[in-house]
Amino acid sequence: MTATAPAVPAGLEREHAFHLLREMLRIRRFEERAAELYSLGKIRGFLHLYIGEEASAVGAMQSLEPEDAVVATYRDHGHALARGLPAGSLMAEMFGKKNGCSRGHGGSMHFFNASRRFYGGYAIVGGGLPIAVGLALADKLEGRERVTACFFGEGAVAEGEFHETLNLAALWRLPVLFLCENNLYAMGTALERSEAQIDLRLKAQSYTVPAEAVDGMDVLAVERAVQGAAKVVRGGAPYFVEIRTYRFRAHSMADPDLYRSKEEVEHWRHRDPIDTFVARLREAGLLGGADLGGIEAEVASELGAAVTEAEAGEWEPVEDLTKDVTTPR
Ligand SMILES: Cc1ncc(C[n+]2csc(CCOP(=O)(O)OP(=O)(O)O)c2C)c(N)n1
Ligand SMILES: [Mg+2]
Repeated sequence: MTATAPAVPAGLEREHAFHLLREMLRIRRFEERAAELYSLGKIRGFLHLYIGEEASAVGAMQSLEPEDAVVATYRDHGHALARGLPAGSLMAEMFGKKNGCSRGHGGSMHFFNASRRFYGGYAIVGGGLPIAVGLALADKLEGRERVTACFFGEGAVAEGEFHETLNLAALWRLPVLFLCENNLYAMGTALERSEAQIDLRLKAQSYTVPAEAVDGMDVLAVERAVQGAAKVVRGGAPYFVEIRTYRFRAHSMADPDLYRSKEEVEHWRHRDPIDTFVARLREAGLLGGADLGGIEAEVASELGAAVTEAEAGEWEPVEDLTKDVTTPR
């Protein structure tokens, strides 16, 4: 175990630990398969993998209730899976099939499911932020004690929308949980020019939004931080959490990934959120010999069914392409 993977807390229940591990593995295996299917030409368009960042979505999602809202980015597979969107509907979406969660109109970057209150998937950097403020404003006006969790990359901090959103959320005391996934890179942006180099908490605090940072490679740390943050938000005020993480793969499948060293990637791979969690659980005696294999088998079976569902799906008739796709499924 590495120095960055502390022992699990004494009160951690085995069932919950397995849930966290299973959720992270579902994302990892889903994306590995998606990369293969992209290479085979089954998935086309853009494909941004979340591999390495799984602890962020999984840890954060634990504090959200079904009636809360989630807004994500184009790197949205992990958020959608952790939010409970069926894997088959996501795979079918990436195939461009009618049984996809957005009826095949959106692809990888535009997952959507109103009944799960999962409001995208946005190709535009920072595009989800104003949507989140709108959702939270609606909740406030209707007197509903709900959270809108908005995930975005640190690259979005350079967008005007970020500043407008933070400003309004603070001014109107809107229940937005800002979850900034700082993976150190905004596409191929050189590190020294990236917003990642700035203490992002200061940005939020400058709008009087309370902020904290957490180790995004540690699922339990993310869970704990977001638990506290969500409590504040549910009480009717915005909160900002910077989740410090790293993507192991390139920005997208189209990116040759020439701007960072192998040593840097290797350094972060030692902090793999799944491997380190497995090691911690083993050390604590919570994960036995055959347990991991059992979870992997469950995940593989779910994934196999998801691919079959996507393969079996039909193409949307051309005349339906302009119809509303947001109807709850
Ligand atoms: C408004 C806008 N400007 C530029 C782009 C091109 N673009 C796509 S991804 C990206 C980097 C965003 O980085 P970050 O927000 O850190 O998210 P990450 O990809 O690291 O998850 C850029 C600049 C875009 N999609 N939208
Ligand atoms: Mg980034």
